Amino acid sequence: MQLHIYERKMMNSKIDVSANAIKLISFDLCPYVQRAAIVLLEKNVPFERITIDLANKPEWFKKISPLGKVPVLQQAGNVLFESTVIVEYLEEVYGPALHPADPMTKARQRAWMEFGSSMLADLWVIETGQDPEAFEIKRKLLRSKAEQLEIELSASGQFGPYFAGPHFSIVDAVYAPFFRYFNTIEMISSMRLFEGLPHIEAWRTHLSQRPSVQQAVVADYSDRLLAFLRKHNGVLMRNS
Ligand SMILES: N[C@@H](CCC(=O)N[C@@H](CS)C(=O)NCC(=O)O)C(=O)O
Repeated sequence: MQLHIYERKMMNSKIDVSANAIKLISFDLCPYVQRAAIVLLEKNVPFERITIDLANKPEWFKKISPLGKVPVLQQAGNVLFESTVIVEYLEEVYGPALHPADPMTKARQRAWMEFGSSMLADLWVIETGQDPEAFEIKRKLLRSKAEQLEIELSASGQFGPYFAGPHFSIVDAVYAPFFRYFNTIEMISSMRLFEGLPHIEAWRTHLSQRPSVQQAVVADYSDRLLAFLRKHNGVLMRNS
């Protein structure tokens, strides 16, 4: 199927929902939006991305988003929120399957998706934190989580290249936006969170080369992230 992605900026206008067309309400830097976009791209599902300004949320968005957060997926008059719920819905409806069939393996992968969400939450302090002590606590916490992830990756005895081996899975879509941050962070900082963790290093390299991962963000993503980091001028920027 030919893939069509349309970018549209909407500030205050009302959106119309036609039949089964998918609209992904987005914000350019949001890692949770990227998860949904990666899964849509992996499944070759056409979608329209509608980018909003989170600092000035449009009224129509406030009405449809119970938590006021992106991503929101709209289809046939339905509204879905929460990135993991959105990707699980896409997995149920569209092929090819990205989850493994075996229930225990699938459940374990979902557990590691949760783990990935906790790492994303920790990363906020690394990006924006103003207090060096709090920054260092989160850095150490993230490093210890990365070490646990490394153990999980090496347990299978095979070197990826993806989380569960040769096939790209939903876990990969969940972690790819997390790892993407470090491509930019490592340009401006000497922090090397994954140093000495070869499975993670190989995994993040493969993820960054995956077309769905590359296409899930705007072309100038890194510049926008740098501008965001500069604006917050936290410990990370001040030490760079
Ligand atoms: N748990 C949510 C997190 C989504 C989230 O935090 N989105 C951020 C942008 S990356 C947001 O919309 N923030 C706006 C706000 O909190 O007002 C998910 O997985 O979808």
